[in-house]
This record gives sequence, C-alpha cells and structure tokens, in this order.
Amino acid sequence: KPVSLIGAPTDIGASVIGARLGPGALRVAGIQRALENFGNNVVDRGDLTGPDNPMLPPVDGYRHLPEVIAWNQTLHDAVFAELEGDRLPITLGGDHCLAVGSISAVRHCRAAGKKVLVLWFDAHADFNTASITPSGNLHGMPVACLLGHGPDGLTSMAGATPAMRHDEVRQVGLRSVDQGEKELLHEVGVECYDMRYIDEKSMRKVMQKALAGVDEDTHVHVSLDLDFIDPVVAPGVGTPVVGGPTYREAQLCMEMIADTGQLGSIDIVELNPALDQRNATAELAVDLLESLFGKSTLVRMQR
Ligand code: DIR
Ligand code: MN
Ligand code: MN
Ligand code: MN
Repeated sequence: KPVSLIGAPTDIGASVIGARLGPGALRVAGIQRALENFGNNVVDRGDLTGPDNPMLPPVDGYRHLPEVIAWNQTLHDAVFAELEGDRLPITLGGDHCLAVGSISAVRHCRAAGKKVLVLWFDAHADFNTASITPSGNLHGMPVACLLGHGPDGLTSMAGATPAMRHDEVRQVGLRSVDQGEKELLHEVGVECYDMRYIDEKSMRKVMQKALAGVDEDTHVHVSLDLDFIDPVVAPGVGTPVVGGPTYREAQLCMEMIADTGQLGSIDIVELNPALDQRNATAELAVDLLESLFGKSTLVRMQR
C-alpha cells in the first residue's frame, strides 16, 4: 500500500510542551527515505495546522478542550481522506490526544466492513475522564474517549458513538495508571498487558495474545506512544516512566505485527525533541517503523 505521512505538530493535550516539534524531528531522522528503502511509495503531506497551545489550566476537568477538538477534527479528515484513497496513513505527532482523530477516521472509513484492532503501545493507559483525571491533560484520555467516555466533541467524531468497542483495543506496556483510571479500565474490561505480565510471560506471548484473531479481514491500527519504550532507550518524551520494554522487545512487537500483513494505519506520538538526546528517540521511532514495514535480519519462514 502507498504510505502517506501526516504531520500534526501540536502539544495541545500534553503536560509539557515540545511534542509540537515531533514531525520535524522524525523527518530529520529520515522517516521518508527509510520507508522508501523498503519499496514503499511514500508521500509526505506536510504539516496540518491548528490552534496554538494557550497553556491554560483545566476548565471542568479538561485543558484546552476546544483546541484539542479542532486538532482532532482536522487530523480525522486528513486520515480519513488517505484511507478512502486506499493509502496507509502515518500520523506524525504531536501528543497522544491525536489518536482520537486518527482512530475515529479508521472506524468511520471502514467502508469495506473490516474488523478493526487497535494496538496501543504506552506506559500509560490514557483512560482518564474529566471526573477522575489528576491533570486535565487530554493526552491522558484518548482511549476513554474512543470507548465513549468523554466529551461529545471527542466521542462522536467517527459518526457512531462510541467509535470503538472495548474488545477492539489492546494495550501493551502499561506501568503508570492512575487510581480512578485503573478502576474504570477494569470495569470496562479493556485487554491490557502491563509490564509485570510482559516480564512473566515474555513479549512474544503477549503479542501472540494481542494479535489473536487478526485475519485478512482485519485493519490493524498501531498507536505508538514513544514513552512505551524504556526511557534509557527513548529519553525524548514528555512523561517518561522507568521500567519499560527494551529496544529488542519493542522491535519484536513491530516484527510480529509486520508478520500479520494487516497493518492499516499508524500513530507515532509523544516524541518531544526538546527533551531528546541527539535525536535518538526519533531515530528509534524510524527503526521501529522499518520493522513494522517488514525489515528483518534474515530471510525467514513464517513461525
Ligand atoms: C496521566 C499521565 N495519566 C494523566 N498520562 C500520560 O495526566 O492523565 N499519558 N502521560 O501519555
Ligand atoms: Mn499515550
Ligand atoms: Mn504515555
Ligand atoms: Mn466483554
């Protein structure tokens, strides 16, 4: 499938600023050339535009809700257009609130009646709501919004509300979940693989479970929050959490997704170049994308 890069330079939902620089850093790390080297047709659509970050305190439990809605509507429309053109969109964030727009577009466009599986790689569950959030930051809420727990402007973007059923999302890498969020996650029944589970079962087992049921009729969406990876390897993020997956564990996730052949769309989010070390986290993101698109060391038999 031809690939489209869509820059969404904003930190409107984040706790610290800097993620607005993410698309530029990914381009500097050679994202387009890396994907082209795998024989992909890649078009860079450039950067979307939207409201500046006014850096205001929360209002009724949300920071910057109107601005977050505006960015997500714009991104939704851009991702939707690529999907309708039978292309594979990669959203270059930007903070993780943007996944509301991109994933709503995946649901909205599924004209083919495909099944959808969202693989959410993150240290955080991003399952807060206005009443339980400790921060008001909307990058901590996109999964809740997609499952229908959120403000109208963010839960209705896919046309149908909720955009996703709880069993269409699987979370990998969790190690920082707020108390209220932990309870809501359990109540709603989202399939989560936290770091303890990964340690006890291995990443291979986790990904076998996370990918269970994927067939030729499934659209797999990868939402990769770069704070998923251990901050020793991926320091360029706004909310690092110690005790994350290694480089190889993260790469294995991507390799196993590539093996399914069902990758349909991607978010690369929460890259904060202002906090990075010599663009290492952007370069890591490009490495992981190469693996997602099938880079492998040797010629391999499947399984
Ligand atoms: C925290 C941090 N759970 C919050 N969330 C982050 O503010 O809701 N998500 N950093 O990526
Ligand atoms: Mn996140
Ligand atoms: Mn996170
Ligand atoms: Mn159920």
